Amino acid sequence: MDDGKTSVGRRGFIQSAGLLLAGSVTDLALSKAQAATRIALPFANGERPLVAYPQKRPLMRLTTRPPQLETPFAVFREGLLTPNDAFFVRYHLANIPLSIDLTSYRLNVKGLVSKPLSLSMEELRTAFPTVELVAVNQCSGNSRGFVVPRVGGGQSGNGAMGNARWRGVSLKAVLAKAGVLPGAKQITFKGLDAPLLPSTPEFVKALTVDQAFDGDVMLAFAMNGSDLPMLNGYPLRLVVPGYYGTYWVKHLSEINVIDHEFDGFFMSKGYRIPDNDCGCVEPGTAAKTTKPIGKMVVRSFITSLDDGAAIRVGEATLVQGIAFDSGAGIREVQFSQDGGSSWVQANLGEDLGNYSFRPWNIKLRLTKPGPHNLKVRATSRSGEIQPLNETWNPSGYRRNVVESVRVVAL
Ligand SMILES: Nc1nc2c(c(=O)[nH]1)N[C@H]1C(S)=C(S)[C@@H](COP(=O)(O)O)O[C@H]1N2
Ligand SMILES: [Mo]
Repeated sequence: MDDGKTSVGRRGFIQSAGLLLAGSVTDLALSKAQAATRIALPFANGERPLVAYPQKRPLMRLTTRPPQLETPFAVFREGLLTPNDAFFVRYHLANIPLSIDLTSYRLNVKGLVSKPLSLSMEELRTAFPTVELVAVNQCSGNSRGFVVPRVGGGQSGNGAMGNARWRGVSLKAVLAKAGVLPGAKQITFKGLDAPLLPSTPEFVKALTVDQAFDGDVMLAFAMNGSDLPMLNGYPLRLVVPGYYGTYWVKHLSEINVIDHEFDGFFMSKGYRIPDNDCGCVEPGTAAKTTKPIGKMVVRSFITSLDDGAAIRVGEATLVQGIAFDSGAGIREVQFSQDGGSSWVQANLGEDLGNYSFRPWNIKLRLTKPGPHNLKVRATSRSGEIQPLNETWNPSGYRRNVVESVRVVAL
């Protein structure tokens, strides 16, 4: 992990920090992370150890190096905001920062700008107005394990997502200070994590200038009222509300304004979907042309009942769940207790903003004993509605089919 060549080698950080700062994790702590119990996701090879990483409660571990941790779905029952210690973790490169010294940390803004910037966290916090919003961060491959026919990649259940209150400064304000010059086409974002081998591509993402100047894109230094946990991007990450998590670059260190379309691996090869309206193809086939993944598609879940739960015949049960889209907001959530033959409207709960999970609930009374297939289907305020049948793409991205929870009335 520490090849001694990268300018941000772990040893260098720890030495220059002198002591471990808030939000730092140690190698020892990472290696000591122990599996306590296991959770079995309902698909082939779905068993995951629950492992407690630094600043994290036990989460479902998908990979060790780099760490990929999934939030146990029961967490979404606890509240509308996903606690920091339960928030999922996704990395691509094994050389991740474990400790960051704020005295030497800088965010550099360069390229096609009239005034390149090199900002300390202190300068970022004081020179720009603070902004705050609640938004869902969801991995493009959330729920990939359910995709049929199966596809390669991390076999996630439904917990590669989380909803948090992000606080930081507006990307637009920082770009305005640097002064984006005419001819700018895209803006790239790079973090402090690095590949182990020079042949592995760096994790760099790009937004078009239009996307970057959207008022809501944020450089966030806090989530849910605390510093970002190290594993979620301390001390600063990009928050691109409404877009899949792949754009939410962690440990952000460099913003580069360029005059062409960025062709780095994670834009030109990874995180692409079929270039058509559904972003889908016939199962098992390849797409002729592709485009970078973009905004999230509308989804909803039942959170209060596990698959296989027992319900008493004739008794009223309050069924609860969440819905979200890419920022239009949720217009309607429909609920079915008969596998989708008939639908009734659920009640919408507290509105924390258009990028947030929106809670919903409905009173359910099952009158006949036996199995029942519960389904939930959300419609956004832009009229986008979840499909009843699965669509498929080769990377298993953007799953948003109406999900089922099977319960038994006794
Ligand atoms: N620096 C860095 N940022 C990154 C990544 C990464 O590998 N390195 N992965 C991205 C992906 S694909 C996702 S889904 C989100 C996950 O955010 P989280 O780990 O805070 O949950 O981080 C994004 N930002
Ligand atoms: Mo992701």
